[in-house]
Amino acid sequence: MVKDVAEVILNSTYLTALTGAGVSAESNIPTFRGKDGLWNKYRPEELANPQAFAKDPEKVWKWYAWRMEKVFNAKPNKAHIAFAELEKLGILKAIVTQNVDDLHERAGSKNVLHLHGSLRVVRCTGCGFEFEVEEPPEIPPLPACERCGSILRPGVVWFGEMLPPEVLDRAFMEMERSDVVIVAGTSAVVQPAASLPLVVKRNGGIIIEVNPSRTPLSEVADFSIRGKAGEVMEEILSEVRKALF
Ligand code: BV8
Ligand code: ZN
Repeated sequence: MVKDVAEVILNSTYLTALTGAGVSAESNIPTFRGKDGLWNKYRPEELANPQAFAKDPEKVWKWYAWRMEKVFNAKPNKAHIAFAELEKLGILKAIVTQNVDDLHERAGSKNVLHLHGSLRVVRCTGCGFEFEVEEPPEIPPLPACERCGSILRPGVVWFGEMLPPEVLDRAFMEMERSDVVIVAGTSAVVQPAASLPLVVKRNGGIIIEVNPSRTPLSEVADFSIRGKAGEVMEEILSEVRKALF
């Protein structure tokens, strides 16, 4: 199957990828759903939405500061590196990610669209001023905006919040242009991200799924490879390299 997939990738005219928390799993970043998922210990309703933040901003900030610590100290894994290599070879044109970590960028990927924001970004709830951070904030105290004094929040998209329109539009455009899309490490349940690969399908394109488990996308995928993104993407890259050099 990997050989056929490498063939499809080599013959593609516009290859993109949609990635989820599973591609960062091998960097020891916990995923959301599944056995050791974040949502097993915490309820997303209590943490990843505006109401939770309004009700108990310190609790929400402590959770994000903990996640920022993990992400900022994590290393890109073989999956991130393989995606970056495919982009360097001129084959992969863009990555649309649901992840809020910056591991794709730290592996060398240039064209990365963050549908759900980034833990590197902090935004003011008052004046909207946003900036990048190197370290998570010490909580308490609640971080305040130096411009207007309002409380700052993580620069991520919470449940019930709109995705950044310009990013979502560009993501749909990338999918409209794709004749092949690799969907790696996502449970394909969160909308509107999970609908993006269906655009490629509707245009007669090919979906390649990489996931140890089945997802709602598995039956529409042309190839559904049961495996870890790190291992599978590395195998795909070596098949592509063999054919090229
Ligand atoms: C919106 C950022 C409306 C924050 C996140 C009922 C039906 C349908 C939709 C809804 C509904 N009720 C509510 C909704 C909408 C809701 C939604 O989709 N809910 C779902 C859960 C039902 N969506 C929203 O609220 C979105 N906004 O709709 O706005 C609107 C419209 C107009 C105007 C105003 C408002 C906002 C969604 C974004 C939420 N923010 N994260 C944070 O991170 O804290 S979502 C969160 O889930 C992450 O971003 C994550 O990326 C995303 C998806 O999860 P996955 O990445 O797929 O991760 P998961 O753990 O689920 O799966 C991991 C997968 O990896 C598994 O399949 C596993 O098998 C696999 N895996 C494990 N190890 C590996 C591996 N794969 C490969 N290799 C491995 N080694
Ligand atoms: Zn402000």
